[in-house]
Amino acid sequence: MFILDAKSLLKFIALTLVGAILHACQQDEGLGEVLIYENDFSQENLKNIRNGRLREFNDKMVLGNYNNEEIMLTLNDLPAHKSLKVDIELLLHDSWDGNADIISGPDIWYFNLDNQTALHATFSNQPCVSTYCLSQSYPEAYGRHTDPRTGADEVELPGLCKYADSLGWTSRYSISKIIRHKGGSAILVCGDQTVQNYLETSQRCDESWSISRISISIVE
Ligand SMILES: [Ca+2]
Ligand SMILES: [Ca+2]
Repeated sequence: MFILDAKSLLKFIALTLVGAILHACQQDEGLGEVLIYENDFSQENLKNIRNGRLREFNDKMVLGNYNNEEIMLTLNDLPAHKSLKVDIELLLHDSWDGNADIISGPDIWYFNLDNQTALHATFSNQPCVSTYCLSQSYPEAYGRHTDPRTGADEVELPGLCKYADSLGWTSRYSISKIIRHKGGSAILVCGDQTVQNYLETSQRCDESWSISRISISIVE
């Protein structure tokens, strides 16, 4: 017969308890969340998107690209809920300048839900060395300072226009927010306010954005 000594028994009980707690937490995470909208644009679906347009980036179809523009997604017939969880996979192409001021910035990307600001932050794809660093605010709101590309999932993607085919000039962010919301419809607006004076190329070539996925869930 297999008999545990006291030390092994305590260890066994502790591990069992930790496993049970982790399992319960994992179950709770998904509780009450129902996916109601998902679009990775691979089906070229622009239904209910105002100012929607498509293009290829890095061999995938994306919603984009935009400069000093907004897109608007309208959702109707939502089931009863207390909050909405919005997940956006955002691509920032070329020379975003973050908190730079006057000539080249600030470069802000934002999204609102029913006119309520969910994100309003600067982003930078620029270098950061001891003598020169164009900071950004994300993941905090505009007004804060952190290093370029902080929070990005991927930073070695090629640029789209000004730095087309040069790696390191598109950064990809997974932005996720849970926003209190009621009612049967919702309007999601995504947009940018970017500044780039004295250009040889178009502003959209200098800095722009695309979205490679949007998903929205109701949270009960
Ligand atoms: Ca720029
Ligand atoms: Ca700029």
